[in-house]
Amino acid sequence: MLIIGERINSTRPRIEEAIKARNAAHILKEASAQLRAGADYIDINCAVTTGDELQDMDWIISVLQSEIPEINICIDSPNYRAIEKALTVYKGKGKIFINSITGEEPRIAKILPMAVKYKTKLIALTMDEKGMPNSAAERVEIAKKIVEHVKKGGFNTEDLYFDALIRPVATEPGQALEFLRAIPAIKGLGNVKTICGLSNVSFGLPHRGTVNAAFLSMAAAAGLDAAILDPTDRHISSAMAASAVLLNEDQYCAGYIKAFRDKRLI
Ligand code: THG
Repeated sequence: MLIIGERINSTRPRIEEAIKARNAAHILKEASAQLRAGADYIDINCAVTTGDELQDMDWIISVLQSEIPEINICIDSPNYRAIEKALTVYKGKGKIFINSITGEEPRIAKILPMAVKYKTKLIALTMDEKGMPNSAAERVEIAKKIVEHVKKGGFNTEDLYFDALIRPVATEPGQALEFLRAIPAIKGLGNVKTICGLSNVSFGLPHRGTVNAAFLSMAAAAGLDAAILDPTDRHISSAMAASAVLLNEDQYCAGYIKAFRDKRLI
């Protein structure tokens, strides 16, 4: 499974502080810790600050690429201008995810050409102008519509990752199951992939890591291709290591044993 490290997000108070203070050391520490823990990409989200998102995005990417030129980044913003800024500033040697489009056509029209031009991978949320769907079937309908748009725009669907939007089980108890049903159904649309922001599932519950770990294992079995999560959380690294063994994706259990030696198992 492809891992996108979520920790550089301005909704986290320490990150917001670091952005405001232009504390490069803290941002680099967060990136390195996630890379060491196995992150393939580093998500960058600075949408929620009192500052200027475009300038903040510019600064974070400049800091990261100057110290870690091979870093793969995931540009996470509801603002297409911030995404555009990130794409023009990034001169590193790594790969890029754009996070994200939805089924809303004006947003697709703005962002899809950038994804084609910069040859990025692209996350598509299965929601549209009507909001977030409840059932697996509605999620698949939106995904189908997005696939058509994206193909017309000349984007390779192999690089399209659908986020079927997991919601908190504490308040919406049927949603985890609908999400899990949506994964194989969306993959059945063709050569497309699936992703999720893991920690939403446990929002409002105590001991969130327990729920996150169980859900990650179930989603892995359902065929989830990628996840946005905190790879430094040992509940999560344990679930990832064990799932890879059980799904025959870890030859000789080498990854699991390495995780044990590196003290990444709980
Ligand atoms: N889908 C997509 N992108 C996303 C999300 C998604 N980007 C943002 C978000 N959801 C994923 N990223 C974060 C980043 C930080 C936190 C949660 C999700 C966070 N977590 C708490 C913290 O660190 O204090 C607690 C987390 C926990 O206890 O597990 O702040 O869904 N495409």
